[in-house]
Amino acid sequence: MRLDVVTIFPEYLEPLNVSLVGKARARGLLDVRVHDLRQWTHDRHNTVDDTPYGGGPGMVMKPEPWGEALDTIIASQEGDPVVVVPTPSGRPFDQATAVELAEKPWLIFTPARYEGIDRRVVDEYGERFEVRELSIGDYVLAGGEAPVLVMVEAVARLLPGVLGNAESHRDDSFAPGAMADLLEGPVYTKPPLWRGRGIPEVLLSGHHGRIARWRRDQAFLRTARYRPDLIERCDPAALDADDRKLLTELGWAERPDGRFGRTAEGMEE
Ligand code: JFT
Repeated sequence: MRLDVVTIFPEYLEPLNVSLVGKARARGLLDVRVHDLRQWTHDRHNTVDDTPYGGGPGMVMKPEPWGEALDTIIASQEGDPVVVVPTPSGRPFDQATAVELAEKPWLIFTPARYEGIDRRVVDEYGERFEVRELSIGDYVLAGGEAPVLVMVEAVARLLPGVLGNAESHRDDSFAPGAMADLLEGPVYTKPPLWRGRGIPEVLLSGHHGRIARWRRDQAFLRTARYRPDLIERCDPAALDADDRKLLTELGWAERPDGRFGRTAEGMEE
């Protein structure tokens, strides 16, 4: 997969040289190219921003440097890229988005600053290519570079050959598969006693059936507490009798449509 990133802060993308993404690059699985947007400016001050039409606070990124940057990068290779625009006003970036993007041969990320990029840039490239305006979550950042790091890591670890067996992603929270739509419970390793704290006895029992059940219960306890929205949209067909019993004990009840909802008791803490 080829990834291009166009930014006024190329140093911000240094983390792409290390860890999982850095290793994928070193192994030839990922071709990452970070470009400084200012190389496509032509004035003495390398201006990339200007005041907003209609007035208001802040500055807007000028369209010309982005147009020249994207034209140059797109012309550098055969084929059509998908252009990924991080923005707080985008569609939510989630695991399904990561899976879709991981299937593309070429992504161009356009992390911006200020109040964003002149709208005509997205309109222009949206007519010629697939453009995805994406937000990594409902909080306010100062620009798109951190979202690019997040999205690239989520995509890169899905590429064939990037993860080793030890870290493979069959059971990930949110990944399609066994534990889909549940948060994972706690994990433990050696030593068996640390600062007076032991390991839940069931994990030392060697009883695989009981261990699997305990892990599933822990996943439900955690999900019900931190992500009740995930329980509410859980497919009832995915719930066994033990799951239903646990949810009932936690103050959840089966609704007419078969899904579970919180009862008044379940709303405490
Ligand atoms: C924030 C952002 C994402 C994502 C891109 C650009 C400028 C600052 C800003 C903040 C609020 C309103 C602009 C960005 C994000 C996220 C991405 C930019 N800002 N307008 N913030 N939070 N989840 N993706 Cl360009």
